[in-house]
Formats: sequence, C-alpha cells, structure tokens
Amino acid sequence: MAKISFLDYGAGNVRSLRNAIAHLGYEPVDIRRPEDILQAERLVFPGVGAFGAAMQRLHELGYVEPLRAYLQADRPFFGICVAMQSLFEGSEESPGVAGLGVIPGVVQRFADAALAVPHMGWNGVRALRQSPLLDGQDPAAKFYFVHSYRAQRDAANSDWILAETDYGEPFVSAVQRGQVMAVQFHPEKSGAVGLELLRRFLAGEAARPGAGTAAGVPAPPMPPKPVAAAPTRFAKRIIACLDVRSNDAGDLVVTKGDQYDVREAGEVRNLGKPVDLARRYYQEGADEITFLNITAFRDFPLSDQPMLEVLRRTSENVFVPLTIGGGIRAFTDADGCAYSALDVASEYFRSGADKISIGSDAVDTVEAVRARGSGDGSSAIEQIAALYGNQAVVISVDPRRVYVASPESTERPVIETAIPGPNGERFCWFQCTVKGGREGRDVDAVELAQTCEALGAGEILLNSIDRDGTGSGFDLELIAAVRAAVRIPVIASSGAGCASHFTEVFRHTGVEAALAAGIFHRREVPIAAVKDQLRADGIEVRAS
Ligand code: 1PR
Repeated sequence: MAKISFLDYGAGNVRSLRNAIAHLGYEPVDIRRPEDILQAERLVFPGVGAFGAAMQRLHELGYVEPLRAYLQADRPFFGICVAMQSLFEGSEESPGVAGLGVIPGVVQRFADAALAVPHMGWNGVRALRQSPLLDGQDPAAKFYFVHSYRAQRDAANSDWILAETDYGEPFVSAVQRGQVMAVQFHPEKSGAVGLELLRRFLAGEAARPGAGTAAGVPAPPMPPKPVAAAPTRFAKRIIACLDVRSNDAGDLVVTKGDQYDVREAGEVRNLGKPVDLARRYYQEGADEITFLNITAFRDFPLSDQPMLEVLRRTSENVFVPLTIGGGIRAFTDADGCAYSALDVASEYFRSGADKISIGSDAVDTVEAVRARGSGDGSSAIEQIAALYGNQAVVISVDPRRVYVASPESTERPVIETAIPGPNGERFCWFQCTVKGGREGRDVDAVELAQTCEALGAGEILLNSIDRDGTGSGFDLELIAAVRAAVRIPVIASSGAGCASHFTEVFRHTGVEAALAAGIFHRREVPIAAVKDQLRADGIEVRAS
C-alpha cells in the first residue's frame, strides 16, 4: 500500500480529510521538511483559507520549490480547493502573490452579482474528457463546494482542464495532467461520491500510465468523450440541527426547544446522543450537520470538553460539512485565564468543525460597530474570517417579532405583516436576542445580517423564536427580508412541520438552505421525504 504524504500547512480543518483517508484504509504521514516532498510516493495537499495565506505559508516552510519540482516530475499529486487554485499563476484574492504557476491563468472572484458568494453547497461536475479519476461517476452526482474565487478554462490551459461546473458561469472544478490532479470541491465533505474519488487517487487508479506529464509533454489524444452538455445544477441544502446541552444529570444530550424552552415537565428534553444522531442524519442524506451548544453562553465551551469530543468522534464517520455554534466569544475562565473568540473557534476547528457559528457575540459586535461607525478588526467575526476564510464564519440570528401599531412607533425598520399582532397590529420588526432568546436588544435582524456580512461573515443561520418548534412553517416574511438584504448564503431555520414547508420557503424566499430539528429528531418527517417532495416540486437537491 502506497505511503500517503500529507501536506498540512496548518490553516484550517484538515482533520476531516485525515479521517476520510483513514476511513479508506490509509495512514497519512505528515510532510515535516521540504525534503520530505521529493521523497513522497503519493502527495495529498488540502487547501483551506485564503490563497495568499496558503502561498505565504508554503514559502515560510520552504515547500514552494520542492513542490514545483515534484509537480514537474509528474509525481502523484492530489490538491483540494485552494490547493488546486495554487497550481495557477495567481489569484485576485491575493493580488501580487504568485501561485505555483504550473497551470496558466489567474483565479478570479465570481462575477455574477445575482448569485450568493461564496459558492457554498452541492453542485455537479461535468467531465470534459475521459479520466479514470471521474470515469463512471454518476452524472447526477453532486460534490460539496465552498469558495468565492474560481479558475476558468482558456486556450492556454485547456489541456489541463478535466471538468467544469456551472454557477452563473462555467468554472474549473477539476484539473489533471498525468499523475497531477486537483479539484475545487471537497471530496472529504462530499459523502460517498467524494470518498470514491479520493479512494481512486490513494489506490493509484486515478490516472492512466503514460497519460502525459505535468512537465508539459502533452497527453496522447484521448478518444473524445461525448461531453454531457447539460449544465450542472446547484442544489438546495437540507441541514439537520442538533441543539446540545447537559441535562440535569450532567449528560450531554440533544434537546429541542419549543420557542426556545427546552424543558418539558421540568426536565430538559432528551432526544438522543449527539454523535449517534449526527451519524444517523448523515446516513439519511443530510447535506450538513449543525451542532448548537445552547448553554455555552454561560458555560465556558473549552471546559465543556464533551462538546469537543462530540465533534472529534462525529468527524470520524460523517463526511459532510459540520458547523458548531455556542460560546464563541472572548472568555475569562474561573482561574482568570483569558481566551479570545479565535482561541475558542480554533479549538472547534481542530476538533473537526468546518464552520463555526456566532450568536450572541454578533449582536454585541453590531452594537459596537453602530456606536463606533465601523469595524476595527477586533471582532470575533473579523478575526476568525481573516484566518479561516469567510466561508468558515456563520452568524446565528435569534430574532423575535416585535409588533408596533405604526412605523412611527420605532426607529427600527418595520414590515407590514400579513400576520397581525396580539392586538391586531399590522406592523412588526424582528428584534435580535442574545443568551438563547433570554435578552432582547435594540438591533433588528436585517441590520445584524448586513453588518456581519460587511465584517466578513460567510453565511447567515436565520432562526425564529416565534416559529421554533411550532411545526407551523418558516417565518417567510423574516426570511425574505434578510435574504433580500445580503449576498451571502442564508439558511432558513425554525418551524418546519412537513416536507411542503421546505418547498414553500425555497420558492417564496430563494434561500440556499433550510434547517430543521424537531421533525427529524421525533422521526415525523425523514430527510429523504423532504428531498423527494422538493424533487417532485422541481427543486434541485442532492440525492440522499
Ligand atoms: O449565543 O453564540 O453562545 O450561540 C448559542 C446558539 O445556541 C445560537 O445558535 C442559538 O440559536 C442557539 N440556542 C440558544 N438557546 C437555544 C434554545 O433553544 N433555548 N437554540 C438555542 C436555538 C434554533 C435552532 C432550531 C431551529 C429548528 N435553536 O437551532 O433547531 O429553530 O427547530 P425546529 O425545526 O424544531 O423548529 P451563542
């Protein structure tokens, strides 16, 4: 079995890729010194975070020249996401920073202003020619992408381009020449189809012997493969959410609020064990799993080791994106030891999270920005996005309707609502809360979303205290207002009671994802039934 060398430059969550390689029966050995690169038999290079940070790290480690030599020698190489982009000459994301320059072209930001950026979610891959890496893949298969920049095919690089994907425009989703290959998506987060593609590389089955070399010797002409001309279709995401807390016996359990009240007959509702439920939802076809540590606002999450252990164990067997929220902000523990939000988030990433979600601290940040007039780089959002990338930062919003008799009754932006208030009020605004809905603030959901987007957040998880656990459907007016106000992806949350509620929220608001908890935990509506309904209603979803 070939030795797998692993190039981890320490910028993000590569634990999942290590787990995927181990799950496939291989043991990755870390590159520790530049000379390890040229001795590698088979090299896997995951790229996370910004292009410039990746290239800077490679230079600091002295890896750039050995890597160029390895690639020029057409040695087995598999790059992922930013690592694929690093093969090009450069990227608009980091002007003036040179890439490895093996492939002609400059990576650019998505241009289509109508699309949510980052391109975050499941999309197809259209092979432009035959290759053992992709041959035989189900043309309907979808892979998990999360990136804001993309490479495009042109005359100078076309012999490198193996596959394209459509997102407003076609972009490069896989490159290959000889033994050198790389993909824009994350195979370690793309379920069974991603694991199979990774397995082919690890097993030495992903390239035809003598099929050309990275050194520029053109591959022998391949018999033209009838290219599936159908455009790839971006899927809506169905996310399973696990609200987690300790019960009165001190066990970490999955619970569920009814308008954020998680107690029933005085007891914390216990709906199961986090690791078991997460694995079940992965097997049932969830496109993402979100854990929310719902009492972390008062308990210090890093002392809450069971939550980190939940992440470590879940990431060993769940190969779709994991988000963790709860307690991500600066803390001083009982011993007076101070931790930054970045310290807390980094611990979550090291334990296997792909994204972190910030709730209460985001509201504090918006109030500070409003008072100061702008961001100053000190917020958790700015610090975590700068190191781990925008796509790693989700903002969890806990809004509730505040009804007013007229728009003049408040300074906050109101909507005229089709759902009258308790006294027949026809206007309301969406008040943000902190500490799990326990404390209302003078911030509305649209302002919070826009300010956090401007600070670098990559996604909005939009809950609704009014709809949470009710099964009465999503708060479409709230969701439509936030969706229209930002360009980053929005996840609709709270209130799902049946499969058609998902069709309703996608059709009415255009959000990229919808999340549910209660109907999945209580086994009332399987994830597959939601996807079947959406497919029947003409909405693109990933096959479960
Ligand atoms: O403020 O950064 O420490 O983060 C706390 C996190 O915990 C936030 O994401 C907040 O939304 C969440 N949270 C805090 N208290 C509760 C509670 O329920 N008492 N969970 C809570 C909020 C919202 C969703 C829920 C959907 C779908 N839960 O997670 O799963 O509403 O539910 P449904 O499909 O059953 O209707 P911080």
